[in-house]
Amino acid sequence: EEPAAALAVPQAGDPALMLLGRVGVVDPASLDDYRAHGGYTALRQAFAIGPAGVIREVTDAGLVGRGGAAFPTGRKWQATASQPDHPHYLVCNADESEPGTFKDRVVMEGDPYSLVEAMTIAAYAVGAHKGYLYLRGEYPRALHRMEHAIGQARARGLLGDDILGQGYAFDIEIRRGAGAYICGEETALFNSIEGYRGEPRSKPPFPVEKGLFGRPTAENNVETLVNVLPILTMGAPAYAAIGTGASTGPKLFCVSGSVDRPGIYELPFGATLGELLDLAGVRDGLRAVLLGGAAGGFVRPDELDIPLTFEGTRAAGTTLGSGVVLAFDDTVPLPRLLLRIAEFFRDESCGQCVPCRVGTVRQEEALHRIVERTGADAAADITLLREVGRAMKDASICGLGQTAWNAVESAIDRLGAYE
Ligand code: L3W
Ligand code: SF4
Repeated sequence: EEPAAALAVPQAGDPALMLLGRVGVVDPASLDDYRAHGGYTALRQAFAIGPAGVIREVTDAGLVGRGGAAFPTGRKWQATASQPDHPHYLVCNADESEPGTFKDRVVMEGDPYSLVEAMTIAAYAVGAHKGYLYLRGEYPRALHRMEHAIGQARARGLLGDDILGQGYAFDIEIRRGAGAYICGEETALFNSIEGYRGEPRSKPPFPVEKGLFGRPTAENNVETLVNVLPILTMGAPAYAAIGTGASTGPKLFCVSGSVDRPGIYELPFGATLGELLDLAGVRDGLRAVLLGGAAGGFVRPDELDIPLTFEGTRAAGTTLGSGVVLAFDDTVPLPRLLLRIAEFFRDESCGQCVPCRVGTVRQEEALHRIVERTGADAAADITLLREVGRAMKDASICGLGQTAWNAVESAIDRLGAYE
């Protein structure tokens, strides 16, 4: 079941990297090797400072979610920890499905124990004794490595009833996704674990209050969780000094498309898009860069000085999302690319709410008419696209429908896609 090739990590082996430092260096099957490379220092630190201390460090570090929405992790954990209702759950969202995203896969395949340790710390902080790892179904190598790591950790007293002899009980169960993008939305993910159809729930109530099985739940992306390890080992002030004031720490970027060295890159927040593309070896004839994946937006080659921070991309009218950077040169037919993105959203819409169920179909139809030149008037179709896009953005229940028009809108407004 193993996929043919491992993913590229062009910086592998660089000891200065905070998140990828062990990837390509440690034996992912060896707990001893993980420990020899600093593993389980952070958990010991967590036990030394207690759950409230962990939450304080994560808050002071300024850690925000890496799944795309940048919600403050310390606030999420504090809200979960303080709920009187029990049990509390920890859910790790590893259903990495945003087109162009493959950072969590690299972490799980290359450094699986780091996620086991990070989930244990998060659970300890929020008072959870059970954690679920919701793993993308198409990641067989990550599945094998995480299963092995969890089994080894359990056998060695790093999961189970009495972790490190500290009297704290925690264990992890893996659940596999079945190929639906929408199950990466946190509440659809809960429904999927509970055995229901993967449809998002209305928020509020937020998961911190009523999440998995209706109980207080902290749900975090893989990359968010593994950031907790350097926060605890280096301390919040040192971590917060990396990046910018509003986007602290390191970020993983998934670079692919028209570049010479596609792969995962780790950079401190604040590097520019151009600096990242230089590392990846951008090819001549760059036409556009899609930032933030299918749910993100295009930028032009003259906008490569955009700082890669949440605030910097927002100010530039785009989004960092989960760190996707897709480069397209002028051999890529833009209208066909947009049609492909629209097909993706039409396919992945769960169909629960009308604006998205109908809007994604109308969007695809209009783009198809423009590409095939079967419509009477492309300008009228663009007007229709704007109306449908606005309705999806304003009235959809979840992020899928709310963002399904982003890429098309930015291609029209920033790239002049159909001129
Ligand atoms: C407590 C409040 N918790 C919000 C929590 C909420 C969630 C988190 C973010 O993701 C992004 C989008 C795309 N009390 C709270 C609260 N929360 N208010 O904070 O919440 P929200 O609703 O802003 O966003 P979201 O629906 O979780 C939307 C990105 O996701 N996206 C796709 C991403 C794909 C990947 C991947 O493949 N790895 O990440 C698509 O839309 O960037 O910004 O936990 O509960 N008052
Ligand atoms: Fe489902 Fe789309 Fe509505 Fe989200 S916006 S609940 S994916 S129909």
